[in-house]
Amino acid sequence: MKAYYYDDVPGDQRLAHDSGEEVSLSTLSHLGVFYRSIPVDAAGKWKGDIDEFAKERSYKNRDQITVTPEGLGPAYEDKIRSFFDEHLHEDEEIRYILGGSGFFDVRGGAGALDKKWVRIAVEEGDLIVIPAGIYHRFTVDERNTITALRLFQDEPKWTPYSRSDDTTEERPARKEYLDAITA
Ligand code: KMT
Ligand code: NI
Repeated sequence: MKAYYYDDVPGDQRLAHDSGEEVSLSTLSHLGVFYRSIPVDAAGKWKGDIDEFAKERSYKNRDQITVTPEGLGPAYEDKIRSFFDEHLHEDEEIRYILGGSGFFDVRGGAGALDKKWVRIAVEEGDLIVIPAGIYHRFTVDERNTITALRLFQDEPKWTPYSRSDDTTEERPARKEYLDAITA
């Protein structure tokens, strides 16, 4: 995992867009983003670690997703674009990367942290929790492949609320998020 400010230069979303300005773990934590590394080992110790983590945080369900042109067929480019639309959820977005790599971009904290995108480059062994109510988007990188475990508290609540819809700011999760990070 490496986090940095997005450069906002026009171009393919899959490019690194690295401004060169790094973002620390403490800034991520200030935004409410949780990060932990659990190496994907051949012996499968990671499975027990993930089970334990899920138990600690009461994540009851999970599934696995692979994002590749082969897996998604002709819909691939559209799907990739839709993941990249700025949105929030009413629940946490929990991802453990089993293979491949990609970028989670987050913003929506107070002040400057709502103006600048923080790009979080994730790869195998990265566990990331994006809090409910933060604005974010996802893209694969130039390798065009990522496999991730998706964990959920209860039933998967997938609904993305797009920031282009001007009622998003009024959602309960948004208000709770802002209260939590400014408390
Ligand atoms: C999401 O919610 O954007 C995704 O699940 C993307 C693939 S998970 C790395
Ligand atoms: Ni999302």
